[in-house]
Amino acid sequence: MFLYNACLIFFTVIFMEIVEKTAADIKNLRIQGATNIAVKALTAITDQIKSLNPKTIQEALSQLHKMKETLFQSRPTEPTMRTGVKYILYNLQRNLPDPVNISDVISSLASQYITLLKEAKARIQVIGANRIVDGMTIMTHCHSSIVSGIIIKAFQDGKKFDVVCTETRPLYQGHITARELSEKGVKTTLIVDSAMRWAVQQKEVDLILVGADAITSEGVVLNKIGTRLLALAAEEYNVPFYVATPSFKFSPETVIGNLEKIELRDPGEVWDSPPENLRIDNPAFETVARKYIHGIITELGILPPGYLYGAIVEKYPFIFSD
Ligand code: RUB
Repeated sequence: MFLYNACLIFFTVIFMEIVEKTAADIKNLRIQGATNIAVKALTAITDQIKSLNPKTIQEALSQLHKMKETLFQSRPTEPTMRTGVKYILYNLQRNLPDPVNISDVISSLASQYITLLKEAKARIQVIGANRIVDGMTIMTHCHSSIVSGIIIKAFQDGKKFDVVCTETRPLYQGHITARELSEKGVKTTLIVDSAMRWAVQQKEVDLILVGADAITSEGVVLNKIGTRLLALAAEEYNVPFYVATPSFKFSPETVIGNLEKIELRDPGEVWDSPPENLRIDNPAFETVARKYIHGIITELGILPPGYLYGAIVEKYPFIFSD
């Protein structure tokens, strides 16, 4: 038995290359954006479990826990991915499958969660696009697939509006948004991050839409660094500020007082050859207090920030599992 367990651990570590590669791609931002990260992580779990082909539930659980550890270490502020892994573990342990089907059952649970995310995204696009009317100027920050989806839906519905987006230093994810929207034909203007307040005033912005990486039990939103500055500018000029996100970004750890971690990234992303003795801080995300948020556009509807916890507690119990 000891030998069997030792071999199991050895082979699990050796043959985790698919998940290891995906975790490295997430860490290096080759895969970015909360929803995309969750989808790619669960796809990696599906492919990995098929290649490992566990023969018992214990074996599958031990492999899943190893994958969970690797993926969770890639980026700390990613509850959508964490919730996806929990979805698999929660359902697997409640409906123990016949051992011959274990990898199929795990793959199908991963696809179910990806489908939940896709359905949520489609619903949010409809709700968010309803909020957009002709003649508006909409502003966004960073790259959120959910926000881009809303804007493209409104555009395809025939609405006429302008969009302003930021570069989003240090890694310019705003370029992804700018390219995505302008290639679809949406009238888009790119600004440097420090022109945020200027743009809210000078471009007469009517609506701000940002994505989210995490939402706490108190309705505080975490999103790309710079989001709070945009919220402050919105407050100064009375511009409605909305967060568009599937409710799966809720962070259950915050219910019991734990703080959602803010990832500090490599200073080399900011300056690759800085002078000696210079300290560079490179936070990836920041919090937006609920008092700045007019509403969170979710698949459950547009909710005031503090209502999200109550809305999901009954609908998605797996979010609160260990
Ligand atoms: C991306 C970011 C996005 C959210 C939402 O940061 O802050 O706004 O992840 O994305 P990074 P989505 O580029 O560092 O991952 O709406 O696609 O889930």
